[in-house]
Amino acid sequence: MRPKVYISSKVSDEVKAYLDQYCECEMWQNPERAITGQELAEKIGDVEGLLAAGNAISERLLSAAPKLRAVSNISVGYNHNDLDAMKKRGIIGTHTPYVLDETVADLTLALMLAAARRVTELHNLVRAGEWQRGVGEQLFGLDVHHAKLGIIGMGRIGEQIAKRAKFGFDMEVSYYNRSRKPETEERLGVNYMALNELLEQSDFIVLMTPLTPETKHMIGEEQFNRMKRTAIFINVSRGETVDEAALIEALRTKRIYAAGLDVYEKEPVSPDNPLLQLDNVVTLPHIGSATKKTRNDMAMVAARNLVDALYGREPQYVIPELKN
Ligand code: 8YV
Repeated sequence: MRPKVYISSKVSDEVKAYLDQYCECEMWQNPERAITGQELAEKIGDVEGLLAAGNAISERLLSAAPKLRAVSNISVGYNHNDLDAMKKRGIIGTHTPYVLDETVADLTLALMLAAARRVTELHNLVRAGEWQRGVGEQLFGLDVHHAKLGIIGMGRIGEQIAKRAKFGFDMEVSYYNRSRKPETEERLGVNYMALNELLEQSDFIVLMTPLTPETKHMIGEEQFNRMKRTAIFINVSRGETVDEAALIEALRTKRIYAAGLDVYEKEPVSPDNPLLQLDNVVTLPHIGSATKKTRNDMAMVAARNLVDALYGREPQYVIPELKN
């Protein structure tokens, strides 16, 4: 008997065909909206495997799936997985590192450029037919090239951001990380800085750290107050690493120059979130890894992880905290 699997988001024909070779698959079919937790719970009553796309994997959800043996996330982040509950049940959990690094780094540079050169404001101005009146100095931005970039979290994606900034834009790149990375410093020519020093000295501050109990709200009022008034803050990691109320205040009062955001404390962002009313914010809908190719590659890696887990082989990318 082939194991039953639920696929909680629509994947490509290629990924589906791969899974169909090994599993009895059912897939969420509605491309218009994501499956709710309640709907997912109703779907997984007799499945052994779950191919998940950002769904909260809570103890409660797991209790709706007594036969579940493996959860394969189509994401590198797994903060939405209750790892203790998974451990207790002996459920194998996997994720998709590496395949998305460059795509997320590309989008980070897009946010840096857009926020610094005021791309969205100027785009809106042209569209509104206001170019006729001329573009005054108040809409001139800041240079990206040769500016100082501080990256908080020098993992795989951080490295790709550093490479683009350093070799593409001649930026001076510093980083802060829990552990120092001498090999990376040497290879990429980046400097380690203590967090406060990095906040005080950088022109661009990119937050690229996983969400853990230690990193929750690691950037708040105190940290924004340390930044330059011309600083541009970029978050492409997880919204909850930032105290969003403090960020809104820093942007509203022009304590910092601008922000480029792909992630928020609560997603999807509510239409009345003040961030959406501020001119000095570029907002994206958590789209860092979302090119067609990369999302498909991620789903394929996740599918392989799932099949390996269900067939008793060690999956390539087990969540580190769940490794034996
Ligand atoms: C995911 C992400 O695609 O990989 C991650 O951690 O944030 C995104 O790339 C998103 O979480 C949906 O699964």
